[in-house]
Amino acid sequence: MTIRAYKDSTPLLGNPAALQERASKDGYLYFKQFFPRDKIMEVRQAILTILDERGLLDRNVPLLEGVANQAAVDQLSEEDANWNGVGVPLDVYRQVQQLEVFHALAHEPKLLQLYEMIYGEQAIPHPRNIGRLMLPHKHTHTTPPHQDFLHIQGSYETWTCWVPLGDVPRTLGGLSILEGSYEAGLLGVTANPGAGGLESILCELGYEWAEGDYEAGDIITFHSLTVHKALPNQTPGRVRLSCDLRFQPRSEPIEGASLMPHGPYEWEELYEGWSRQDLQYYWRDVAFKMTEFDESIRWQKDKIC
Ligand SMILES: O=C(O)CCC(=O)C(=O)O
Repeated sequence: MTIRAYKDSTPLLGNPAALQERASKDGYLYFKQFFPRDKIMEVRQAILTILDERGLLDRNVPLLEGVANQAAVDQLSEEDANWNGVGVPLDVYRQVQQLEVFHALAHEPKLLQLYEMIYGEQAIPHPRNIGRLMLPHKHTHTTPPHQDFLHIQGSYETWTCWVPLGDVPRTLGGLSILEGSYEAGLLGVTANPGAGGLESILCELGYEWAEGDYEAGDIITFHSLTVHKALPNQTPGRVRLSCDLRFQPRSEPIEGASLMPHGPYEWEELYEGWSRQDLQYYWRDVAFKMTEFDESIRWQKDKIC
């Protein structure tokens, strides 16, 4: 199987037409050092502090290295280590969801400008930002190949931005993209224990996987039908941190869950103590067309090649 290296689209940032052309050819865009490294490390530090306070990190190693306290991680149940595909128990994840600095990433002007270039119209971030804190637990499941539309629905024009929260080389389990695969449309699925619970069935589609070693500050963004998967974490003892941010054109429909917190939390409890009002409930003034979640699209396709 041929594996391609990601194309760095940084040189296209000043050229919306060229950016749109690449986005529609490949179904993804990768940018080296899109964010200053320090901005990402600030989020990393905040999340690792939460893990550390829970005794889940090795205190003999500098915090930012993100090395697990393996004995404590081993004590987590399989359910806690895989809760909602985020890698940590519900109460630990609540603290991550309460971080203003985490949610603020989706509102970075440079990111919004990027989506406005891709869409050729005003873009809006979904407030439902997702953190992944993949601990080196023996029952941690690697995210299988899938298309995000199955989970998000609303608009096909929703793009995910996967942001490694630290350096994430392939050996730590970065994200890999099936280049051009969004053109295949919505694929059939089968059950998988990894994040999202559904694996897309890839029947000799003829596309090739692209991957790379991410550094803090790099991002990859992709169309809601682009097939992607995580690589297995092969680095003993290391936590893999990342987040998924989602964007769509303002004029496109949205499914209600995209406006809800990720997890059984209320915005009110998550927003407690935040300093920036503009990051809170910012979508409430938008006259979205709302769609209903359609459970049937997750299973209606043939399950075999
Ligand atoms: O980080 C991961 O393991 C999964 C991320 C992902 O697949 C997604 O954002 O849709």
